[in-house]
Amino acid sequence: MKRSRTPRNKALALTLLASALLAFGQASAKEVTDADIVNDAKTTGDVVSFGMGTQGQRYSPLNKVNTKTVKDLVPVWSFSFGGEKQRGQESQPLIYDGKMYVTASYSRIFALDVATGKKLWKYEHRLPDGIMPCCDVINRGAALYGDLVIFGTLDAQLVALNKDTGKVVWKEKVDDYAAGYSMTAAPLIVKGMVVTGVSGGEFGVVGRLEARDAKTGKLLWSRPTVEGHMGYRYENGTKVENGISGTLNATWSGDMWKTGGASTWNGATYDPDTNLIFVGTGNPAPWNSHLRPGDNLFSSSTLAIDPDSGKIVWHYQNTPHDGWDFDGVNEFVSFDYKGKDGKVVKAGGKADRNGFFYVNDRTNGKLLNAFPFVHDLNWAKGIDLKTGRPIYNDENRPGDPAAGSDGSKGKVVFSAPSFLGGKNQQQIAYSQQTGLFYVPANEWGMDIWNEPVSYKKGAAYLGAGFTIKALHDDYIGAMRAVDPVTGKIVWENKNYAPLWGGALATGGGLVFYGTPEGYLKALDAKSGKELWKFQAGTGIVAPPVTWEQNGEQFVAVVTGWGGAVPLWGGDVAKRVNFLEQGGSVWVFKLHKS
Ligand SMILES: [Ca+2]
Ligand SMILES: [Ca+2]
Repeated sequence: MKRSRTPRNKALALTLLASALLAFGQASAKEVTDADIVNDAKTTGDVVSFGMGTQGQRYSPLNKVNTKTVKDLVPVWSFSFGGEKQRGQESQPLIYDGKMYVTASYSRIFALDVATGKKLWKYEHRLPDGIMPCCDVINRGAALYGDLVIFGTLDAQLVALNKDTGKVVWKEKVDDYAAGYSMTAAPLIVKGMVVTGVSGGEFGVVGRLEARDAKTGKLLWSRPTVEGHMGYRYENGTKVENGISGTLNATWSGDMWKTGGASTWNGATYDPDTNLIFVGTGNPAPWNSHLRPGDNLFSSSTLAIDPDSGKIVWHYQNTPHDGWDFDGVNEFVSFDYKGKDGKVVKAGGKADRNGFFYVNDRTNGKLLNAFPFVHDLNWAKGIDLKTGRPIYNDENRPGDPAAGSDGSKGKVVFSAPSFLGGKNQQQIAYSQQTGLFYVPANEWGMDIWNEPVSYKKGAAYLGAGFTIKALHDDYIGAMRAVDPVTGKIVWENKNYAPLWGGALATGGGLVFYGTPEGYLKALDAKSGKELWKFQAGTGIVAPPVTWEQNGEQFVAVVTGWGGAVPLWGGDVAKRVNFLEQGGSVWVFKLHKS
């Protein structure tokens, strides 16, 4: 409502009402604005976006907790998600106006008093029996906008609740859970729109990114991520064609694009400088690559999408014609790249599941640098910086079942990284202080083979078998500091279990991250030296956040072991089956002497 259109007496009445509310101490209806979201990385008093800023850097300039003081970091409170519903907790909390908003397994969300941990309200989404999340019943977090807190559910719905009361304001079905669709990523807010992807690439769903009016949930545009599918805009409820993604059958043969995968299960980032949304896409379906000749765009790629038009501006495919389930959903993090020639380029960094770290010009997608961030990688010899394409080791592609005597199983290959990736859902951080990326990496391999498969709605659509194996007795995980310019691993801190929680870098010269063994750790961002750790009682597979309040710096992290590793990890799942489940959020600050 524009003030100039409001009759003067009504405006006066509203002003008086607002004053009255203030006087009664009920003025908690502070609303999250687009400016709050765009500036989130700089405003240290709140965390109103996934990624601690829509660019996804997970960097805070706060420095009260630093390399010298972190030894005095102690817990303030812990809150249990309770119930019998535990399993993996991959959520990033949001902090606003004295409240914490945190999602939990089985499509639950809690609002907590950030000072005390007291529960303010809880919403448990009613889930049908037939949900099909591939990789545990997790959720990665919510979005805040206006007076709403919005999150996606395992039955592929989007729910918006009043952030102060927990009452449902709108609820929209995004897609059919019985066909394998689900939602696990945190929504992204861009210019008053709520932008979401879909999970389900293992069931032959078709990936897409959608934008809705955040206030009402009404669809504005939908952009498919498999080449050949039509995109749509929605104008006053009318569905209008908005151009095909790519060119029909250019990189897919026959009808395979109709069930082509490329799910957008890890969400998106947004860069206000270029006004582009960046989204990573998952594996092409099925896994058996011999059934789908061609590059299979836009699977295993980074896509840049114009939020205003809903059209693809550029794409870069990390793994053309993927044959290893190398989902390219990993977050594309905007940063200033100072190349060897000293020129600063608006770039983005991505630690891909396939084991390579990529730096692309974020205005046009041009590849600037690519290098491995894992030691054991055998599916490609490298990335050709001129063509931007991998130099494949052809003998490392799982064999064609049709080439065998009975057609039931192709040649088995041992491939590294495993399909759980050099990096998976665990988020990287970029420090503006050190110019380094902090990558929670894993070293593992897999026996993988192909089998015949045909699409059946709601059934796994892989055409592959596999066993994941550790490569080293003493570690799988390694927190690594990676220099995007030199391509060097500057330091690493090894971990016995695979790392599955995200990183946080701070102006205090620290890198925070959690381990499946239950430790929240702080390392020196320059040297990798461990300066502090706290045993949280169950594994950590979520990213920490930090903020300040009343002059004190706080750190929070969600705990609760689970995710894809115990479900898909083969020999590795057995190796770490001593880890206990849980479900809590912990808050820390410096001890006052
Ligand atoms: Ca902020
Ligand atoms: Ca996948």
